[in-house]
Amino acid sequence: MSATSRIRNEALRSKIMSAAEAAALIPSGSSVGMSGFTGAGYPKQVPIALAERIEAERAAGNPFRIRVWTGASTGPELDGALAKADGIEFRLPYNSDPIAREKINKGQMEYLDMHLSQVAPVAWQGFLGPLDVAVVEVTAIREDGSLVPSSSIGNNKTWLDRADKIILEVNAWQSEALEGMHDIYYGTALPPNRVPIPIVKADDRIGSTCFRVDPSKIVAIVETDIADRNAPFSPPDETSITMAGHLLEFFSHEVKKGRLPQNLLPLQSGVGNIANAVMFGLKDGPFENMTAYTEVLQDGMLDLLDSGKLRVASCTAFSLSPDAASRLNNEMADYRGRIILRPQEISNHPEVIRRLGCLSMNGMLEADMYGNVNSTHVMGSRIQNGIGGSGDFARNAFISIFMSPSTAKGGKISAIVPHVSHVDHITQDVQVIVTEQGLADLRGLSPKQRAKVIIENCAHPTYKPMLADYFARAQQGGSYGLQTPMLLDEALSWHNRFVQTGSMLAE
Ligand code: 0RQ
Repeated sequence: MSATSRIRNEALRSKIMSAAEAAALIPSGSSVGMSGFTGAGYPKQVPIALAERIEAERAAGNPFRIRVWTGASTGPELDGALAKADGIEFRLPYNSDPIAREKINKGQMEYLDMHLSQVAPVAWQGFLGPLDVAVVEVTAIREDGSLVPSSSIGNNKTWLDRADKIILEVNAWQSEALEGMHDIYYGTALPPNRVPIPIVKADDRIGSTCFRVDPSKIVAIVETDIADRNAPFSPPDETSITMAGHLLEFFSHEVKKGRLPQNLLPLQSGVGNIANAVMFGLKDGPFENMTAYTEVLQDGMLDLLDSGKLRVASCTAFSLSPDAASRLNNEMADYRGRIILRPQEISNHPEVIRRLGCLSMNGMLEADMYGNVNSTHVMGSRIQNGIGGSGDFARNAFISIFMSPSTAKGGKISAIVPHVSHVDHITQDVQVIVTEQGLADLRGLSPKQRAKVIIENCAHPTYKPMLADYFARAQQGGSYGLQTPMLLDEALSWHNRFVQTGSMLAE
């Protein structure tokens, strides 16, 4: 079915135009709120046309850059194309696009990495300045002018409300059966008028299924049928299967001890191959009737829904491989009662996460022996992606778990270090660390007790003696105190990778 038939409001059909015409409505220097969250539901045609315009303007001697606000990472047609055209002056929040990453790390693009739950409230508070244009992908426009969201919600409600002008992309690739799956909550407010978010179970619906929008702000509607673009996942390897095994054993132990119910608590699963593999592991585990209150729904979680072991998943976006995305698209009506897509300020809301008691599982780059976690910066300076929703969940979870293989770069770097080179999650927000070597349960432990368990259970055998040696020396040489022994004044610090590996690794 064509996109035109999805524009069911007659009056708005007069706004249909080409992507190039729509892109011409975006002024240089403007702040543009784009839809999109992990390769789902981002506009495809307008950003490509805008990137072409930016290049043409530059060739004509007119510098042209914009400020881009999104939900989280998007796809190559948005971040990739605009970054390649050198058209992004400033971007927020989470990014995983490789071209944008390079620009950021070369100092050519300003990047504000925020907790995902905080983006919408901060935009409302006005700290980010005015929002000039919203470019939002939708599945359909209804007769009454309300908008059927697509495969992610992210910050779209806020962008549509805050922007002066709205450009819509109506995408015929998105399943029409998405209508009814979303839950858009319009009850948020700024202090002192905030009220409780009335979600007490992962599957509570508290809002409406469509976005309300002021039709006079809609300046352009562009039709498209381009598919969402998410990278395929690698099949679970031995390392991730082993890590999933450690977690399953831990959950079983907690159930046996009476600290978790038989069906566990709502699951939050982060981005990446390992989080995906853990979901696959749960499919073969003993837990039934589970729920998920999470940010992204990956392949493993879709499989868990198919298996019947997961009853319902609440999230803000799909983050599926192309195969899983077409499977979901074909059977969307079937999934509608079991998946809820919410704005990211609700999917990641600290109040709700704390109330539900989520079991939060996120990837990390490295953890230190005291349990601080670095999710974002290689060697303290080079951004990988961003904090995403990991902080929203880690601080408020019932149990906050961080996972990584014990080494990176083919074994040349230890993921367990004496002191992380950048701190995203402080030790108080990290209760469990998992590597393929084992699991460290840090609950109730002091810093020195944590160090022993983390080194013993999680470090790779190659690095375990070095870490144990460091810990021993730190305790002997602790002229500044023995609460959290550290050798920061040592000439040869751990972060000199020459010392760690015996070879120069400059990556
Ligand atoms: O680099 O691709 O150049 O080889 O980091 O690492 O092993 O592919 O891991 O895909 O699971 O991602 C923390 C980045 C892990 C992710 C992170 C290098 C490694 C590789 C990626 P290459 P892997 P994953 C809610 C949850 C923050 C956001 C979050 C993430 C690359 O989980 O972005 O949690 N988390 N959101 O080689 C140097 C180390 C390294 C290292 C890995 N110690 N030193 N390089 N790498 N460890 C969802 C959302 O918020 C959307």
